[in-house]
Amino acid sequence: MTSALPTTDRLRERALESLRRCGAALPGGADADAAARTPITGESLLPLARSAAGDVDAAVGAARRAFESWRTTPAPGRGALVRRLGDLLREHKADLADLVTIEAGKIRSEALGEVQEMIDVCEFAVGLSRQLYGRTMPSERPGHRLMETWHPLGVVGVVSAFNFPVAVWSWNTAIALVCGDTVVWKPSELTPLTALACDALLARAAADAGAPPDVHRLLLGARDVGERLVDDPRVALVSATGSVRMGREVGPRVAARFGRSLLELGGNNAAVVTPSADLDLATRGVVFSAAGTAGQRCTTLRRLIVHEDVADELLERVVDAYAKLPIGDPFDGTTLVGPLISARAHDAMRGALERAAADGGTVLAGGGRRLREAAPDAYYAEPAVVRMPAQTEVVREETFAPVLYAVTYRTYEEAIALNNGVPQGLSSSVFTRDQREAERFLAADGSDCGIANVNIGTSGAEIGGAFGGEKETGGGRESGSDAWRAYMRRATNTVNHSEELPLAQGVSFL
Ligand code: UN1
Repeated sequence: MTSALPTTDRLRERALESLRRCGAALPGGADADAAARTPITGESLLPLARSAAGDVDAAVGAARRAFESWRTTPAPGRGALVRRLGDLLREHKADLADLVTIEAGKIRSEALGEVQEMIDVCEFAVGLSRQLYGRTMPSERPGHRLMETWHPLGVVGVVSAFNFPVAVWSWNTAIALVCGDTVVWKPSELTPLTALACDALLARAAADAGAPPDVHRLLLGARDVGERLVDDPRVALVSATGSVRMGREVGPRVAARFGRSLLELGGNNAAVVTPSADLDLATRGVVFSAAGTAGQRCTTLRRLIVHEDVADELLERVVDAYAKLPIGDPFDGTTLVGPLISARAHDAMRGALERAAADGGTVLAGGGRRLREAAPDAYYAEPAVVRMPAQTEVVREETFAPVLYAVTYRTYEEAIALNNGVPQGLSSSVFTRDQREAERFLAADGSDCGIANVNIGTSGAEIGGAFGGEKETGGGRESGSDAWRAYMRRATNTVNHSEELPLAQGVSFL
């Protein structure tokens, strides 16, 4: 099934309407040196002017000056700004979702879901603004108090990816703002319009809430802009989402100047399906996680580790479901799979499928391209399922496209070893009705990922938990739980309210 596509002119009009309603102005005109484009048709939407490397200094300087007053604004007062942002996001949910669909190619329901994720994290951050708790510990000395205080950290540089162009920004920004930090954002070059809309809404929220306008600055730049941001010693924390390759550059550069980094890099997520699994539920969980978002989430299911006794039955069901996936216009309410972001993503998918075949893999479903005639510059890929004889090198790599590799296992130990046998460690799940298997998956010697689920797929996490992963995924945690601590600095305070000066550890001096 495929649906007809809207024209680029219609998409441009729709984008401009959304931007206007959000109050966003376009940096274009004579300075235009880049373009916003849409993967729906693969064509250019609007000319835009990029920020230059020199603009980074001004943006970071302004954010640093705003920090001076923002850090002493009481945290619940900072929460008022984020509450207002949440209100504006509710009001403009459809506008932002339109822009996400136009620029990232997400289907309607997922684009709305992404904006909902922003609203949710704003709500979480507002609550958090009254809960930035420090601990008090018993002092070993009489007449002394020992405690810790969490203070704002400084300017946070947010570098985000195309696939969650607004939610990942909001996880960082809503939390950073209540923590008393200010933010400089460099979004993906592929999604400048959604970024302009978010920046405009936050500027309006700041004006309404009486916050300094420079609590947030946007830079629409290329790689040189990102590098300048990462290297600026006034940027206390760099929170970067993207490829492992990007993280390998950002991590050491920030570390070299003793800055902090929070990295959300690649995932190569697996689901284990055991013989006791509810196969209906497993099929739905697998198909959403593997084919949803056209395989372009960092939490996308890429490896299916299925017990040999249920492999044929499960794969038959998955292949059946794949055959019925409506692929096409993401604005069409019946579509479940939209376009890939670019020709490069499609090349990567083709390359991975060729390597998998060379390794002895059999393509059970998908792999073809749709709508080539209707839109030669757009890439609508049929999500693929490939049965592999083993977890070969191509399976151990993350290909950011809808390719699901299936391998079989015999013993549960083997399944856990396969789950953990890749360089990445973001998300994982097990489908089982056996409590021992479920608990073992979550135990210290179970899944080694930052996210480990039971009877749901690997993608679609709620904002309330800490989001992130281990190994090459980078170790960072964002969004819920106590991820806020990465955005603050901890001071340990010892207060002496006695007239003596006892030294710790029984030391005597003077
Ligand atoms: C990402 O792909 O970068 O858990 C983030 C999920 C979403 C976030 C994904 N809530 O799939």
